[in-house]
Amino acid sequence: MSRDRDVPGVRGARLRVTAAGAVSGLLAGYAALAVAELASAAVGPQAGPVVAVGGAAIDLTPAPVKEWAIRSFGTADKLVLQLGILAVLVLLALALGVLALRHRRLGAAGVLLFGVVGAVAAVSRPDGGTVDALPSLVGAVAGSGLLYWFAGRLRARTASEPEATAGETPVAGKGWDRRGFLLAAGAAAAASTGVGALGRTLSSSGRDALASRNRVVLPPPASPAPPVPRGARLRVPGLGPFRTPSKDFYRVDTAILVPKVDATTWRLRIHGKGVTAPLTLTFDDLLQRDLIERDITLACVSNEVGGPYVGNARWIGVPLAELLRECGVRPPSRGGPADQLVARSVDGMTIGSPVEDVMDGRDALLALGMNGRPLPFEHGFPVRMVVPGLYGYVSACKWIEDIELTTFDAYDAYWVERAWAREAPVKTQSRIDTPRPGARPGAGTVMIAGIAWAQHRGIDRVDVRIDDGPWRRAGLAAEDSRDTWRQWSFPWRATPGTHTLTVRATDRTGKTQSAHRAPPVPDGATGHHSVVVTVE
Ligand SMILES: Nc1nc2c(c(=O)[nH]1)N[C@H]1C(S)=C(S)[C@@H](COP(=O)(O)O)O[C@H]1N2
Ligand SMILES: [Mo]
Repeated sequence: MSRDRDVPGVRGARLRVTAAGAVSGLLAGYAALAVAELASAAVGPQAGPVVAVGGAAIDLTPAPVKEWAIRSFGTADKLVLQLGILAVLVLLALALGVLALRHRRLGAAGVLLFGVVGAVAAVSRPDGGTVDALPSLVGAVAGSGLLYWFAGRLRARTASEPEATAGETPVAGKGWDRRGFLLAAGAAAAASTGVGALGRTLSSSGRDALASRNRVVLPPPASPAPPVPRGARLRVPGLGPFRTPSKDFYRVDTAILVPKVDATTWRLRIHGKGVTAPLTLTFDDLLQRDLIERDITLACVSNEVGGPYVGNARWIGVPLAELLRECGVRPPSRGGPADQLVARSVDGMTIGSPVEDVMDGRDALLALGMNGRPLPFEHGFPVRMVVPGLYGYVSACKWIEDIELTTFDAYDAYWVERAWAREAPVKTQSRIDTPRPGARPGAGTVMIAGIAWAQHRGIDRVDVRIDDGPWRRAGLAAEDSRDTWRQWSFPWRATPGTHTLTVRATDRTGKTQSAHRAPPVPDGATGHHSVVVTVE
């Protein structure tokens, strides 16, 4: 080592070879991913190694870590996860490239090992099959072969350097000059890029689905949503719209790739305990039924107090209870043997809802449309469930393809296996939307405004408190329905200084929102939302 320092030429040559080794590792990783991409065009996009490893990571993530990820990255959580996986892969590829300079077989075997990790991840996904192992394995073989070849050439080069690494057996071969290496590297990179691009073009997934969505014409509902009362929308700057545009609607799911389902080949099966007449329905079957249209506020159990994972949309769909009755299903209160309805999606998600709630007369929907359009892919095209009053993870299965009637004793759905409660009615909550935290309004009248929700019970009262003062009644916007959130406002005579504004809601059962601070796990956060502002 010390001798190296004295001989700059040798050190430089070694550095160059090490760098070339690292680069060949990167190229091998890139080739592996590109070939995997091509293979997953045949098998399915869910089987790509990065998607599969990401998906498996999501499945294995404990609830508190998922909480943290959603809190920190929001809807970008899955992008962050994929970038993280790619960063790890880059580091490993660099390391394997350098390792292969000295231990050619070990380096190549390392690439294969990562292929096996990808393959296991793909097969273990809820929707994974044995063929899903293929892309990772085929990619790894290609990457491993390329690394083996590069390492061979680079070792030949090393051997012809002025000072061959001690103990290294010189390998016969022409060796490479810088130009030769760059040419080979460029060719490998270009070939991989071509292979990857070919894979992306060939994967037809999405095209048929897109076409089928473009062809959907939603018929006018047999039962339109009652008009939103004029007083339901408050005009306060900083307060969000009463109805959430689909593009702004929060998105929470485990899907790294949004499932692209072709509505023309889609089927929904209804079967299980107490189902005397099992059914298989097509999308057209659903379109031909009497559709109902309703405004329903959907909320995620992962939402922190004051958080953004709640939205209000106009849904159009088939009343689910009617369909269940046609299949012979009776709720437990009428002697039915099944107390849990398990919805399963095309990507293997399972969501369990109480049969009693779904059939108690509320507007539980198999939704086909959102805000006047077919469901966006992100929100479950072609069909999803929506049940007023229940958190999304126990009711709102997107990309649904199967409904099984069973019991809570017999089966735990996806989130229930991960520390979340079996049953989870939405908790009464309220949020201050304006002023924003840290705002510096001028003294005088400041409008405090926000939303409150207690789906299927309805909001009866909202109170606001300034600092430690008394609770004072806020003005409530008119109620659209008890399944939607309600806007509220409070004109505050603001005095200079720093103030804490707090809100609480009371639902129609007379129950006031709990002040006790609890995290989202296991059945929804509680506590008051507060905002600190400085009046100037
Ligand atoms: N297939 C599938 N459906 C799903 C989920 C999922 O991960 N996969 N997440 C559920 C959760 S936790 C919520 S809160 C809602 C969110 O629906 P949105 O993304 O349309 O707002 O979808 C539910 N349906
Ligand atoms: Mo959720």
